[in-house]
Amino acid sequence: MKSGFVSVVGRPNVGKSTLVNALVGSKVTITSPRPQTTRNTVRGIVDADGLQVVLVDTPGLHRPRTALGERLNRLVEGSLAEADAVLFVIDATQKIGPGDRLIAERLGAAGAATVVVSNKIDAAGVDQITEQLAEAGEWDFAAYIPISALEGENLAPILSELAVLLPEGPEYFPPGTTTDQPEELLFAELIREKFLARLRDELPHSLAVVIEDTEEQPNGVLRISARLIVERDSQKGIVIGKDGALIREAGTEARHEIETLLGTRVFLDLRARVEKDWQQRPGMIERLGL
Ligand SMILES: Nc1nc2c(ncn2[C@@H]2O[C@H](COP(=O)(O)OP(=O)(O)OP(=O)(O)O)[C@@H](O)[C@H]2O)c(=O)[nH]1
Ligand SMILES: [Mg+2]
Repeated sequence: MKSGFVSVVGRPNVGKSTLVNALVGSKVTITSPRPQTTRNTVRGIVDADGLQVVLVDTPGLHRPRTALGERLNRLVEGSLAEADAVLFVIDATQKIGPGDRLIAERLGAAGAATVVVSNKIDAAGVDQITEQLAEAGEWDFAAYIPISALEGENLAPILSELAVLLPEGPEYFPPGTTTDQPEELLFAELIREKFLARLRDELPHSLAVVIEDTEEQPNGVLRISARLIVERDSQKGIVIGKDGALIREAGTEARHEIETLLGTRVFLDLRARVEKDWQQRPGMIERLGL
């Protein structure tokens, strides 16, 4: 069979995680309208006829301003080093910019087997799409595919291309596996997603979620204790919201999603804690499991 690791890279917010979920066919990685949503390399597995693709979702490549930012970029480099092929995602609704060109240069220099995916065509004009593909075409990669990850449009050609590019290899994961992500990490990510959808400005970057404990109770309910970690006292007030409204609303939504995922009832014990400027502190970033 053909198989291999495929690193999904691109600037922040171009739709890498949405694409990974669409190809896997279930939610293995969180998405949001805010840049720098993805903070880990999350693997999603796709099984097709005689083909197993291990997609590696990565944080968006950007100019780092914090210890966390630097760590995210290093994660992408690491993922590229072990990749058999690359999906390079660009945003069809935006002109190709310096960030895209930098990534293209690096991939070109590394000689990576690369498929360029122009995403969000549902929100772009035909002229815009044609123009972008023509410009990207000068990069000399293996293929250029216009898609909409959100609407699941034109995704099959991506797998056909990968079937050509990937080497003969083993089945890395048992068929039917969708991710190698530990359940607790996915819970934490789902919780963070519900807050990202409700927070503005810089706060999303300052938020981390840690699962402290999970315990099945005698009545069959799974109790999950999670902590929202923020950087300042003022941010703690924001994530809790007026009279606790925000933490309640986001918590309920996360709980429902986890319950659907597990098929059991969940009690989510959610509290906020301040860790001063954790984004700037490498030791703290590690302790938060990032
Ligand atoms: N219109 C449209 N929006 C999309 C499409 N794909 C993703 N989006 C939206 O773009 C935003 C970013 O999507 P993500 O999948 O989180 O992007 P990402 O590249 O993983 O972002 P980072 O992890 O922050 O680097 C979200 O609001 C998505 O709903 C698409 O095909 N069409
Ligand atoms: Mg992402």
